[in-house]
Amino acid sequence: MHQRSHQPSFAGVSGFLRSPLADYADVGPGAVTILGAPHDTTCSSRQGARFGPTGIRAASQYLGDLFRRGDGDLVDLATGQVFHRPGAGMLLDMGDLPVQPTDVVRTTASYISYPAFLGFSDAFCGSNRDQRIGFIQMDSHFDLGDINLVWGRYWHGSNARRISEVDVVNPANMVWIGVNGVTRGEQYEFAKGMGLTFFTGEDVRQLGIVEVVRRALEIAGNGTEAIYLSLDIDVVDALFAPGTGAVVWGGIRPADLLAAMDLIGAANVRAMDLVEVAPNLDPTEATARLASLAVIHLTAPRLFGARRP
Ligand SMILES: [Mn+2]
Repeated sequence: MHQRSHQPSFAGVSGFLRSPLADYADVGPGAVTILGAPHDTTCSSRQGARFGPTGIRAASQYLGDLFRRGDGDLVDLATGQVFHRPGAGMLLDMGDLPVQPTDVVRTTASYISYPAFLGFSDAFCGSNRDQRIGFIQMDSHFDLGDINLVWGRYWHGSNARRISEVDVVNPANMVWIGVNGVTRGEQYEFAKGMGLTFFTGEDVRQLGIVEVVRRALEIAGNGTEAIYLSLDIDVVDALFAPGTGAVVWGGIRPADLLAAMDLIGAANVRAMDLVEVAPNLDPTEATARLASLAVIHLTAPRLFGARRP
């Protein structure tokens, strides 16, 4: 007899972590929602993030099935974190946003990371522009470019620059974790001049991810009503996660990423974006699986959460 619950993890069609595909009207209080933005035409390096939403959904199915089969809870051996099966209506996948690959301005109405931040700040603050939103970016890059001769004002290298210009953002509450490699001098000077805080990949190795995240949360949370997280998967060393546009080797380890998600997820984070996952550039699927696991760890305190005593 045909039974959906007995399908193997590589079969079937479903939302992130086997969640139902839902509509905006289905979103209730406290629900975690997933939205895909299959767009990469402003990526100045290797493209493929247009396949990210589909790839991350597919990569998450094996974990979704562990929940769905009702074999019991999953326990993270590193932390004791228990992952329960999400309650009905608590995890919803809204599918993919409409994109217009050749029209960045039109796509901006539904795109990441800058438009996602804009949308969140409008929804969260409304007309109360005295509120403040803290910003944490985990990335090998600053993305603080201004107007690029080739890519213009809106491209994947200017997202954080545009976010720094939003009225509810105080540069003193903007933090980067994991930046490494080389950057343009102009972006470095901008970061220094604006008083932005950044912890390099080397800082993570020297201080440890727990201490770096503790400091980052203190800075992003100081006087703010909410924290927004922007996660670029290229913050992870390309040895571990090559399925992305920019190949760099000074990044953090996968275990550090997941530990950071545990800590940031327990803080006042209300929205995140996850960018630059290009499944076509990693036939092992490791990058997409790591990305899906990062989302699970970040949302665990709200969604699946219980810490084993
Ligand atoms: Mn990056």
